[in-house]
Amino acid sequence: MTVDAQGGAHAPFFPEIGPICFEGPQSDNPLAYQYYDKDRVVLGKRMEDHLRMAVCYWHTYCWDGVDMFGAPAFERPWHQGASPRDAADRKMAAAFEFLTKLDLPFYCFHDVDVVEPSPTPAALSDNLRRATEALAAHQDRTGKRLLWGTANLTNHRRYAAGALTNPDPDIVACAVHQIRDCLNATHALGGQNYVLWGGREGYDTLLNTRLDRELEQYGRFLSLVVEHKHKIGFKGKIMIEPKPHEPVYHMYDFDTATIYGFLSRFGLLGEVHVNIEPNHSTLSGHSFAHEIAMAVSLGMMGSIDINCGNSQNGWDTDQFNLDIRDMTLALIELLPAGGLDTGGFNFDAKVRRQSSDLSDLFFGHIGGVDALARALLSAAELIEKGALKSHKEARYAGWQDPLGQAMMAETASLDSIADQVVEQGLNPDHASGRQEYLENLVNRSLV
Ligand code: XUL
Ligand code: CO
Repeated sequence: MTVDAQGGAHAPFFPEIGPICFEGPQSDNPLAYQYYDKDRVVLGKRMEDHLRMAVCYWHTYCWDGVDMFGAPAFERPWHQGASPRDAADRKMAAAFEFLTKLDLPFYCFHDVDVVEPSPTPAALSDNLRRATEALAAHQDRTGKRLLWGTANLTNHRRYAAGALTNPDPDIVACAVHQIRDCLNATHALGGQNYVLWGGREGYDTLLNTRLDRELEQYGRFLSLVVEHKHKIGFKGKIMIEPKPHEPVYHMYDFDTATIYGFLSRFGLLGEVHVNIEPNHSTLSGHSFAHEIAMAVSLGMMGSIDINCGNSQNGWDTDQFNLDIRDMTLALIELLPAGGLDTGGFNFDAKVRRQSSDLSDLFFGHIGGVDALARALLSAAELIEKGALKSHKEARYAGWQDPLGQAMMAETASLDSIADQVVEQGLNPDHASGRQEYLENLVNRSLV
């Protein structure tokens, strides 16, 4: 494939749409940013560097609008080509044109997203090697970067009973082969992280499943992934993406706390982080902010697949997240803990099946980018004002007092603590948690 200044023989795919620029809140141009001003400094950092936004290959360029009840609804010009390989090249040219027009810095992909259909593992290897060279050429041409790569271990029918947790060792070997190749490709492309989403690592029924054996396998092969990362000198983070179910009934990577227990059992704490997705958080009965707070407190924070579900139906609908409050609540947990490091905000979100025009892809992303920018501004205001922080500090201040310190000291025992109650005549009263006051502070800060 030739990659010329325009992005290959095939571009442009979006000739009607020019670069998306910041125009400010007063702009009524639907193809402009109202809030995302990449060079604006917020809490000492450029917006672009805080948010490190990425467009995902699978929803934006691969999905043809097929769903369980209907045929492909989208006619993407890059889905056709002189050959399957030509179509893959066209898709790549479209991907870099889109990213450039949106002026976002990163992209994410699965191995199968960037290659033509590959009938065997060996063919996938060859095609991925070729695609990696083409991606590198596009990166050089555009300055765009890879936030993370991942092997698709759910689509092929051989993975119906799982990939690394499959009962058949031949199938596990194929999964390992795919991960090895995709991690190498991610490394070659200067990827910032590598993600594992275990969509079928789990079970549909315990009647045919040896849960003990499958978890052993999962721990063993994840350890080998980590070992390989060090062997090739990959400096990015390895990340697991928590999700409780769908496609399988029970997924082993249920939520961040479950993954913490699993990593700790296999000695992988500090080696593996989490890629948190709001729609997965709500599926597991948590809020997005809860999963971020948990990951931060356990030292597991990696990256974010930003999206949301539909609160009425509870499915994994992967919609663009326009809920500024929800994202602000997550950011006030994340930013004081240092933000994203090698992670980013990847739009793991898709337009609705009825949104069939190419311009809809732009509207979806522009809405997602601006909502996130507004959440960043809102969170920054709350952090700068400091009222939430000082309220929490005051709430826990007793732990600095002599009794609090003594209770946490190694010398303390149940007896020594209990005896203090009578000795000091303790009979404390409850202090208000001020939830409504604090919620009002958040709502008043929303930009
Ligand atoms: C599935 C999901 C995936 C991963 C990448 O729910 O979120 O798209 O992010 O495999
Ligand atoms: Co995801």
